[in-house]
Amino acid sequence: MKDKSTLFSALANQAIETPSWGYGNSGTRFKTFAAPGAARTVWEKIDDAAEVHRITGIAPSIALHIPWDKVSDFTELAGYAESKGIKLGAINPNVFQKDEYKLGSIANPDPAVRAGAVEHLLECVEIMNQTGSRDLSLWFADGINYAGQDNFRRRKRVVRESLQTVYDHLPEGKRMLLEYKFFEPSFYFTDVFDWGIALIHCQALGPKAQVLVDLGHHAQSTNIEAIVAMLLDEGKLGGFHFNARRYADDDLIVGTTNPYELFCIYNELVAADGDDDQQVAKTAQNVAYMIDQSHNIEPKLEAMVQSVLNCQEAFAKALIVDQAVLARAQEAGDILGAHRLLNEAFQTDVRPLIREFREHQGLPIDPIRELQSSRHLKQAIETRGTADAGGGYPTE
Ligand code: PSV
Ligand code: MN
Repeated sequence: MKDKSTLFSALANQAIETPSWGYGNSGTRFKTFAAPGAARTVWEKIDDAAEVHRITGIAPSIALHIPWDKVSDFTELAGYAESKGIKLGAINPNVFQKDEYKLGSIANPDPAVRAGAVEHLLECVEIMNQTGSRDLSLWFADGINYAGQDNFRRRKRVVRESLQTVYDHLPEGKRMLLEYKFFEPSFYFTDVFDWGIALIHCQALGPKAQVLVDLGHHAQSTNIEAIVAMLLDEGKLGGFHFNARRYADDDLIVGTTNPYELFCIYNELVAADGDDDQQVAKTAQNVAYMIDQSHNIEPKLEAMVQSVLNCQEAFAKALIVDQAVLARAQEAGDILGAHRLLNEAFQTDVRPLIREFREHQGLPIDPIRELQSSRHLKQAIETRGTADAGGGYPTE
């Protein structure tokens, strides 16, 4: 069992990256409801992310989406973020919004389209050098809609070829995180459709390539914590996109529909962090925790703060699992004893512990109330107004 100071230092080291696209009016292919005070520029998105960090103390960076967040000088943008107390995090390229990507980007049958997509990915590597970002976070909408439309294996080979080119340009210390998604926007087959193919690509590419698990990108009932455990054990878990799903990629606030799942995932991470195998422990320690949600009807900033707090609560519950006692119960074949032990941690009310932690860190005790009465929120609503939301994803 961990003592309080160990728990506090683990809670203080927790870092959840928030996404720039969660602060603007964006994120649904149906109607995007304009939110009063929503950020209109990447500078305002940084201001919002900094406020989430000020209030929670555990959201020290913001992920960028290129070209949505493109600026002429990324060094200046990094300096601006720093002046606000946060860092620029993962760079997310966009190879899914141009007309030429109708048949795919890095898996497109046309070599010229593939080359253009790779060029954009390399541009993003260059941006990472300017922003000081560690991770290139890759998601491909590539896929096909009908049996016979294209050749699975040819596509797999060109995906590998393109990824290899990008991998070879990644400076030491930088990583490529490969995100999988089982369907949508392609419905018959998606080129990077599950953790198996993502792992195969990453293993072939080398140590700088790791898999990214987006909680929304699995079929109903998939055991995500088991996937997490397998990837950790292979040294190949690079990061998360947190959100909650009911049916598919619903982008709901993490930990709302499925708090037990989130807890079980954190439990695997905490267990791996303490593993005797140094490679497993190191992999767990380097996992990038990122939120990937675009809130449409919820108040945006409040939703983001809530997301960070839900992660904190799940993590705190995982921290109090007695891993040694659990291992003994497992070895003894004590099926229900082991299960109860895990559940006791899940059922523990960790809110008093977290409140004490906040007090200790000089953080607001009630982050939601702090946000609701903050000058930042008031000013955002007054000065930014309600921008025209349009519909669907932002365009260039
Ligand atoms: C795709 O559904 C995804 O999860 C990818 O991570 C994108 O980068 C993100 O959503 C925003 O479109
Ligand atoms: Mn994602």
